[in-house]
Amino acid sequence: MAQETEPVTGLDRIAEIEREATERLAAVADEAALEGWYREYLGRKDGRLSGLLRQMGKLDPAERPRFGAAVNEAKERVQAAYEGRRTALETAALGARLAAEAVDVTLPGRPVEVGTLHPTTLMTRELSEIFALLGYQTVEGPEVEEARYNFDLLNIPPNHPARDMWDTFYVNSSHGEIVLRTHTSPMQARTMLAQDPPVRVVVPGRCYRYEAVDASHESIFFQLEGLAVDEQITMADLKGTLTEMARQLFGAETRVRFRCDFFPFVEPGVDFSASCPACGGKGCRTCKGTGWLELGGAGMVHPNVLRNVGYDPDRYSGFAFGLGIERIVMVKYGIDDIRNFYANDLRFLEQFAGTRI
Ligand code: FA5
Repeated sequence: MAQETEPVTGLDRIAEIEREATERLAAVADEAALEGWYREYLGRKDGRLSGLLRQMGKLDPAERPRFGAAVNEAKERVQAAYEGRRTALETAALGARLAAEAVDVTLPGRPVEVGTLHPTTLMTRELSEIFALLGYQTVEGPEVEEARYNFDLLNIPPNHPARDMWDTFYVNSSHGEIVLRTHTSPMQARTMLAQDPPVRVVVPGRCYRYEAVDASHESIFFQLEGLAVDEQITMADLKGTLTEMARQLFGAETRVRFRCDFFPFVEPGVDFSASCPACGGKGCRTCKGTGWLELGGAGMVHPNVLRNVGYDPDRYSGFAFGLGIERIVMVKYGIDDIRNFYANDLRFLEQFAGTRI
């Protein structure tokens, strides 16, 4: 603060305070200092410019009006300088805040981690699409299943080895014999009991078996069941349908092989294989030198099964098939161990990210 010295004249004193106020205002750097400056020079009570007016009483009465007018003019100029300084400080503070909060929109964003569809899911969807084009509806059924559907209605009698507790997970229940379904075939019975022919369904779903797990057997795995029942369905329809499926999956050159096999719910029964897509059937590591890859079981629906669900076997016939979904992915991508599917190793799973299997 400048020393309070007696001015040479009153007007000099005004000019001196105004100059000092203006100089110090230029050095004010923040809001708090600005408020302090304001109180010192323009404050209503103690401000030094207002204080000059109170000293007017000491002046010659003739000089008072000029002095008063000069003080007011100086006050106005200093007030205007104050306003300007305040605006400048506010603008600078805003600029600093915006700079601090600024977002660099040119920086690459942090990638959002999203999961990818599991290869089993991708293959299930592809199979559903293939069969949709052949006129099949996709349906699903319970994984915890009554033995009646899983076995009895499928012509698997109580003493059949497939019902052995070493093959099947039984569920403790007071509601009869309950199992974790060992295949998707119980949906054959459920579908036929629920509707009259014609039937064309595929049933993807999880199955459970008490397995000695190895490179090609899991105790939890997926199957896709197929069932077509109508008048005059023959083995040729079965062969044509599965050949078309194999060609859609592995390419137009693919050949399909059917060999006799036994399943209690079909007669005749077959297993079906596709020519190895890796070597075109010549024999390689993927097909273990045989040229063929086994995909599943199939056959003509057994007359006993048709009878069990109330269909007349003299009028209706049908075919059914069941294939392993993981096995198809393995064939298509040369995966040599089924245990990769459910080991949750992202290095394996991420290879299918974005894949249209
Ligand atoms: C059956 O499960 C029959 N329900 C298939 C069927 C349906 C036959 C309709 C006739 C008519 P199978 O047990 O062979 O059949 O199994 C069929 C396919 O499921 C096998 O070829 C294989 O691809 C797959 N599979 C079976 N067990 C396992 C397992 N433990 N791990 C992985 N895949 C398996």
